[in-house]
Amino acid sequence: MGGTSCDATRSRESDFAMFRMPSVIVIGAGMSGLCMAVKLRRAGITDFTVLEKASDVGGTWRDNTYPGLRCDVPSAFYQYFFDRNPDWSHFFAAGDEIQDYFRGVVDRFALREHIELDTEVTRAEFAEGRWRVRTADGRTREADFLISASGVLHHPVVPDIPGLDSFDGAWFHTARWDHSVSLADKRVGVVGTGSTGVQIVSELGGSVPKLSLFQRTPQWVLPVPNWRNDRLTRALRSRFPALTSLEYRLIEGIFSILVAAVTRPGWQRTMISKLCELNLRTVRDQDLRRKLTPDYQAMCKRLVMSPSFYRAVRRPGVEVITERIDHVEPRGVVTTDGTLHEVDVLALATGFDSHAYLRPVELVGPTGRTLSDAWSEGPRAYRTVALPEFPNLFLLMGPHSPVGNFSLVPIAEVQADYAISWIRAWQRGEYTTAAPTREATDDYNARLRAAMPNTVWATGCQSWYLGKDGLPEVWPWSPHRHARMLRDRHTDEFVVDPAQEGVWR
Ligand code: N01
Repeated sequence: MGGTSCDATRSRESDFAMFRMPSVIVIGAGMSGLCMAVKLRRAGITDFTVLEKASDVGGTWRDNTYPGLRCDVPSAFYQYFFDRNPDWSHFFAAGDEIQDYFRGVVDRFALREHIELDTEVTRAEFAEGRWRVRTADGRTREADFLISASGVLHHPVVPDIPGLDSFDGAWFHTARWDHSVSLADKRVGVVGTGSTGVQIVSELGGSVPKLSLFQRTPQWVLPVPNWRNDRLTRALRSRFPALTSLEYRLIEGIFSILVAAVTRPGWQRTMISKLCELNLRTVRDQDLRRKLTPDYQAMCKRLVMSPSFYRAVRRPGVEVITERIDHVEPRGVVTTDGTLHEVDVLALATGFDSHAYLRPVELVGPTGRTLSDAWSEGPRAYRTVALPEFPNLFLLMGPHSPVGNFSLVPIAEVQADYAISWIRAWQRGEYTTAAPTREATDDYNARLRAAMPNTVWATGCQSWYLGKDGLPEVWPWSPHRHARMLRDRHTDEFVVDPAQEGVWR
């Protein structure tokens, strides 16, 4: 026994001798960047900085403030498992409540000193074994690891509608909502019928004198009710935190039905399609129902959840316009049939560039390869989290992450844990620089591509899930499989500390 304990002490001492403290730069202080920051802190890593281009944390929940904004994933599941909030006011919380939660994370986990706001990363280059990160203020910082947590849907797409600039009223993208514009007594036009457009119409329909929804493609809508969490429920959750864990797992289980529906044909897909069809039948007006009927399979586009959209479009003053937009003139929107739809405010719910990821930040690897070169055929990663030829880089919410109608929060946690496991190995002195091999990355991407035909996203519709090659750019299996895949570091699939720079290639 004595000998064993002596050996253990010696081994701890040698561990300590080999223990190195890394420096880490995280790009973005949204949901995934804050998750990474907490995980770094909990791993005892103190030398880390989160660089955020905006003036506040929160990402999506900072940028989106449009009327009716809610998360369409239940709040009990759209939160960090390590920081479960017993106090969510509703089953689906409103945007400002979620933003408060993320601001609260900064305080609860003492992250403030690690976050630099108004600091936009413009370029990062890996040279002499470290990342050199340049920011818009002209400064350069260095770190052993770079973590990209820049989000998936953060570059608003403003469509090139002729005459938009000639419009006399206010117009803006929904992720840049102009709250200085009062909507009282205004005729409002909304372009787009994705999750955003549907939430805005559900909120404003009937409360402004006129609401014109310019719909290019109808959506399938699943009517999931949103209820208020009463005081007793919240008190019980506070008193017995195990209840919040149970609720989290329960909703995760229910969401796995949705995940099964989108990733493979089966009863789940049939059931959800039927529920959407039944919901559509609540629209009795045949002409309106025809306008709202999609000609593609439910869930091919991201499924819209709303218990009130079909009620909202039947309210007085609401009109669904299906003629294509031709141009905008000072008084409003002119459709291809020549009709002028007069509006005072125009909100563009026209979505985001889902393929940009970290870009326009330019990454340059040790061989001189840039991210633009690497992704010239579209964004591809190693197991969603790393890139060949870009050592000591980890991506959160990278290409093919499971973002299709699932909570992104547990995905970020799994990916952050994976990055931590590599950083831990670095601390133990197991390597200094590592990047996945091209072969392993290509093999993995070939497996992804082979699984795509099973998914509902490949059944013939346009959506932000589809890449340049027409194939979905999302995870084609269950999020559990994604978590299992990242449980192991798969070190045999990495190039580690090559003797020559060229070996990274
Ligand atoms: O954007 P979208 P979104 N003329 O790309 C139309 C998440 N989200 O902001 O279908 C006319 O889905 C376009 O038409 P079409 C969620 O993941 C989450 O609504 O391409 N129309 C479509 O109708 C969601 O999926 C929450 O024919 C034009 C719409 O604009 C993702 O964000 C809430 C047009 C764009 O739909 C994006 O949703 C909100 C044009 N020139 C969003 N260009 C939560 O609650 C585009 N459209 C978590």
